[in-house]
Amino acid sequence: MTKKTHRLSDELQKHGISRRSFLKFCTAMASAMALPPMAANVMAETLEKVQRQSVIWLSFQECTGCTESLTRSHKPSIESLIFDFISLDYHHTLQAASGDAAELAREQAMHAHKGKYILIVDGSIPTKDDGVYSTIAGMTNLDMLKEVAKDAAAIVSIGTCAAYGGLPKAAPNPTGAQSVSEIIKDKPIINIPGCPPIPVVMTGVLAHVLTLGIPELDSHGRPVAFYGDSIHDRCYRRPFYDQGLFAKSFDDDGARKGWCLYEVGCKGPVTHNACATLKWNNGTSFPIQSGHGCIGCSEPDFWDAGGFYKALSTSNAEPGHWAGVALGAGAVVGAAAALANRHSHKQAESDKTEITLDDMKESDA
Ligand code: FSX
Repeated sequence: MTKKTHRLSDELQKHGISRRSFLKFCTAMASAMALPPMAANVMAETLEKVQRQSVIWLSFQECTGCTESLTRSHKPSIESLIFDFISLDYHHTLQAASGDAAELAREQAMHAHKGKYILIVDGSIPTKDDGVYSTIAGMTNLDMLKEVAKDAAAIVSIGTCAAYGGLPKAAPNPTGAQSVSEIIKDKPIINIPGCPPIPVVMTGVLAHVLTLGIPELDSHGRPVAFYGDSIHDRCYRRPFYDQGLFAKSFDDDGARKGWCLYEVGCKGPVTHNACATLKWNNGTSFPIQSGHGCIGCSEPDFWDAGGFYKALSTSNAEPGHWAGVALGAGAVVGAAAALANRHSHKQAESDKTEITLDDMKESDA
């Protein structure tokens, strides 16, 4: 991997980013994470001084979607620059080294940064039959996770597979797949679920860890700043839900008018993530905006819960966690004119939260 400068401020200068623009970025990040105003200054000061953080990234049973999500930004963003700035000492997909040299890099990083490196994991861990179903360099994923976790300062589980087991853990779970937190019990673990997670959430959480430490987490180990609201809470189609206006099929008149997708199976009401505000592809869109209901991919066991095209109120027979948490369709019908207005306003404010390097250069001009 290319060697970077030792301070983020040098890296920013190299890319023509002024301090004023950098402060704007920190304010936007602090706001996206619902931090108090002073946090932006603390974040800026710490980020400017922060030394390169050693990160070891292990990929286990997964589809590489999480890494794809992170690396497929359309434009380089300041968030990606921060990600680029860390010392990614080991990453199966991104590293140039292979074979013995790759494993040596991992061992050297573990030794040189003992007790200080951050371990990022994507993918679940097969545990059945001593974990033989997935090995790297002759070592089972299970052994490698335990070995690297032992001297890590903290662990970040990226993607629903690492956070909760994800697709590999779906019934009948032939490999005995488990999440990181089912195996490692003595380290702080931050879960960043999503299949895959939103890129800016990954880099935002990393920026938080580098500057302010471990963020506040919910009962599923997710940062509250990004997973505190349900998709439904922030969905731009929410006013239609509140008025009882639902698409009954994907090609009916209601669907064409952009009505709520609850009755065609949207899991937004029981799914916690920031898709409705941060969106995807540099804030372009998200599944519900493209006409497909949320499938709940950032919730534990979402795959086994199934019922992707059944309304929550009628999917109680489905296995998994949707049962018992379904909202009655139209339960708050008529309640929402004021809420809708407030929501639209918030939506407009938050439509573009990812600031690109180009934007910053433009704003400097
Ligand atoms: Fe899982 Fe990620 Fe879904 Fe894929 O690494 S969360 S299957 S997007 O790739 O782990």
